[in-house]
Amino acid sequence: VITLLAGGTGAAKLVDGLVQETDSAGLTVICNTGDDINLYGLHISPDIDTILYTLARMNDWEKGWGVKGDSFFCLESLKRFGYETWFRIGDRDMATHIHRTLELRRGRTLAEAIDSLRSALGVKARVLPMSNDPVETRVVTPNGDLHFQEFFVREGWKEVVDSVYFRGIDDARPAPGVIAAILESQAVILCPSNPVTSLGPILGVLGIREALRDTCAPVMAISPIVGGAPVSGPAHKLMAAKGWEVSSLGVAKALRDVTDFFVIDTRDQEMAPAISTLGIKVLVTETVMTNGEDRKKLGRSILDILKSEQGI
Ligand code: FO1
Repeated sequence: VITLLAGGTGAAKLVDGLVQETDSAGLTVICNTGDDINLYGLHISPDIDTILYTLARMNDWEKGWGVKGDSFFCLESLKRFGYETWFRIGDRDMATHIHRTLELRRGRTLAEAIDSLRSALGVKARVLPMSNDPVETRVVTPNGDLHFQEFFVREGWKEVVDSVYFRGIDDARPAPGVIAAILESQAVILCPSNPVTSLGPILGVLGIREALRDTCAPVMAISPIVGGAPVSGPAHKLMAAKGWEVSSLGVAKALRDVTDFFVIDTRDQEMAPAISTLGIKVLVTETVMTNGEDRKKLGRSILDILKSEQGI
């Protein structure tokens, strides 16, 4: 049994690689919900959905999110009615948000609503939100305090980032099963996700960081930074705003208290000695995943590393 801490696109690629190589029923994926947003009265959980669609084999790998082959008729109509449509929700994706929102309105928790989606989509892995409580990642820029999706999608991450904070994090409790999954797994993987806005909110939920420190399972992190730049997205801007060095070493420093093994790309192998001095065991492999074959290869390497290091 393997537990993963996941953001969006980078995590989805790794999850896809792992399920190509191992039984998905043995996976628990704990997802960031700091990116969740309310639009048109609907509760949208982008990172949860990216993982669900990946596990249901319906993720759009060209975009990295949304449903493969989706259409956008609903959004076009909403635009005619005068709504903003910068967040590109496809028609099939819209149904996911409608169902989740109706479940929440019936008094279900977010975890229960997600579980209903999971079973309807035929997903065998467990997919848990980090918390049932609302957490909202906010990015402070010279042009205002923005919701993460306003910064990321609407503004195309062009804005200067002054700081990042997680609204509601102090009152967020881990969703049922989250702590147990970390403590009882044979291995925990921190996916190659943005360490500030994807892993940051998860690690900020009460008890999760402690569980990662306390678990007997090996905790492995995979660097989302290769050659001093993120594989995708604005991690460099967000890390710089935190005062972190934008490199695999910078990520390792931010995660050192919760990480036993750190996987870096071959292009960063000269950083291995510096990362080792943090007390973390470094493993070097090809980590950039551009197609299904790469995803499968990294999935295999991660499983092989876990097997050789811990006999899993
Ligand atoms: N990302 C974009 O860059 N542009 C979009 O219009 C967009 C829409 C969208 C709709 C549903 C969904 O589940 C995800 C969507 N994403 C979009 C991705 C999302 O903003 C990010 O991948 C994550 O929040 C970051 O992990």
